[in-house]
Amino acid sequence: MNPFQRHRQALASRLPDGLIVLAGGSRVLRNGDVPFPFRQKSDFLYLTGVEEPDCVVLIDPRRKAQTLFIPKVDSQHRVWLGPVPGPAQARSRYGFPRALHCDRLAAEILRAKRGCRALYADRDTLAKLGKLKGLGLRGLPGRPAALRDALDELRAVKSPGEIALMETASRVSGGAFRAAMRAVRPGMAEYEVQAVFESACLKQGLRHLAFSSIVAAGRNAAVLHYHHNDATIRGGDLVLLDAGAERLGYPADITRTFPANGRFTRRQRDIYSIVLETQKAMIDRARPGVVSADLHAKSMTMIAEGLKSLGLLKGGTAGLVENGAVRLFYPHGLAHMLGLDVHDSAGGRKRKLPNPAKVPVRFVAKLEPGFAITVEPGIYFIEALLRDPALRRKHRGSVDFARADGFLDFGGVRIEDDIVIRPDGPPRNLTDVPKEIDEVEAACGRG
Ligand SMILES: [Mn+2]
Repeated sequence: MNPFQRHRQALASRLPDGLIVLAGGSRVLRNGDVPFPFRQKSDFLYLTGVEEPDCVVLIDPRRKAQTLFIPKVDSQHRVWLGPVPGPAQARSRYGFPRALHCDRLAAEILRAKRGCRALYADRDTLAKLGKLKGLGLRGLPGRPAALRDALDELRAVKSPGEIALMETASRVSGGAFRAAMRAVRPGMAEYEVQAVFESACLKQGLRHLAFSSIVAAGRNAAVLHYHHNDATIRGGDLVLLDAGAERLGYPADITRTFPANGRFTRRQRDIYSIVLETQKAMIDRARPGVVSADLHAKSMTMIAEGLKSLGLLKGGTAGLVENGAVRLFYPHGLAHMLGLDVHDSAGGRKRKLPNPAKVPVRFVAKLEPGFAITVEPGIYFIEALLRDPALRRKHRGSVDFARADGFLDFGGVRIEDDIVIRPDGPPRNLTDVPKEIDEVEAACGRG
């Protein structure tokens, strides 16, 4: 049984009284008649593993039936885009007991809906069904929220099959990181490092990235979601690479920060060591029952201690976390759920839990075995925060702003690994890319 068959069974047992219908994604035009590269909807991938557009899945829990509907394409489609698998091919390729063309969808739903309590479909699917000729859905209420909750609940805990797909994404992305680190030289453009990373992923057969690659040299690393990737890398720069490929929608999301010329300066080492020690300590603490927001609070404490040791922060550590001074240097969350949406959902678990650390982060959940999360602390010198007059007034007792001004050309450091929570002991780390200082220096090209 492939993982997607298991996912369909699990969803069917959560929603036993209705009919589950989900339409996959369609191509979206980018400009004129040119489409964006097609990326399947995450929920549809979760239930089918099918990367073709315009498909529909129908799950009938009471009859234990699962049907994949595939588009019937005309000869023009075959001329321009090639054939799509027919029903027999689709059945064996995707592991479905039944596959039909999409023109049979209305009749199949009419047949299966007798005695059903609800139609579990998302809004997009309900809108599509509303346009189908001859399909009366009166008496069968649509329940998009119930479907959303069930899918979030299931998708939060990763199955062994899903973890295997993320392992592939991590292995390939890890090799691509090593290639990028080997290639980096002062004088290169950021996009040349991007080209090395992305071509290494492509060469290994992963043709889709999980998100747009960030290659940020020097000060650009202080822009959290930097996207220009067009500056020239200079000799003393640190280069921050945050990137990852995906396999059937399952991502890697890795960050490394490395010296362009292969050697950290003293100052870079100091900042890097604080981030690295924090990251390793937080990975070790990521165990079942731990609340993610508490981990984040703990990571802020460690970063605050480190910045105090460098004279950038002053005063009691608890106060620096509480009054937000540490967030001038570390303004994002420690972790997020990792899955088909990269920043994946923790589902209804989030609503059930107060945020005991009172940290303004989106990801608040008690860690469970099978959760895949990132661990990604950072330290940045962000001009927009450090030169903000109101923030300078507010934090003048906590931050040595004169000293911080001397770091405005530094940029930032982030280190990010992908881990899976285990029932006991420390988590499994899917990321295999050098991160110790001597390993990073050995992995980098020498300018
Ligand atoms: Mn991330």
